[in-house]
Amino acid sequence: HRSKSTGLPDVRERTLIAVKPDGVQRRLVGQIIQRFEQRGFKLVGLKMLQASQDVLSEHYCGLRTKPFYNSLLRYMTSGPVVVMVWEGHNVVQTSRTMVGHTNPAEAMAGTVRGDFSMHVSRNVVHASDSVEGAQKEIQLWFQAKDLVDWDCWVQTSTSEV
Ligand code: IDP
Repeated sequence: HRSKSTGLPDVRERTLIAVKPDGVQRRLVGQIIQRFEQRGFKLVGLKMLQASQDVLSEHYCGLRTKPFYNSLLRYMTSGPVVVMVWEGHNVVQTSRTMVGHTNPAEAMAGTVRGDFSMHVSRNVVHASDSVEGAQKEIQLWFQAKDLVDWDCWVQTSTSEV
């Protein structure tokens, strides 16, 4: 696919962003969505749900042997989450930068974690860490029919790329 306006390849990179239960409890959903919209990324999927043990154990399968694994699953099931799929140029890498370091003590001010959290066990948001990881996570959390492939008809920062 090429863009009709620029002739350049269309940007199809997607990532999974989740507002974790503490982010929902603290009414941070809107502010987090705003940061991604403001950056120019395109929202293609969004839902709120109570995460199941099954989905979470798959989502965090790489952390099964960690000492904090059980408390991580308790945290992630302590209330609803808001999961989203965002699309755009380099969205995986850029989102990781916007979200900030896993440990809020090391997260820069201006990042979501650097602005809103102080402890690694309550770090407000999830962002996929690679393009392949994002594809797996999107398939895990969303059915293909629930992702919306919409065309943008206004100028955004991504339409210049
Ligand atoms: P990431 O979320 O920045 O990709 P990962 O290392 O994949 O970081 O860890 C996944 C999640 O597990 C973190 O976001 C955090 O919620 C939790 N976590 C990671 N390390 C610790 C820890 O040392 N104590 C408690 N929870 C942790």
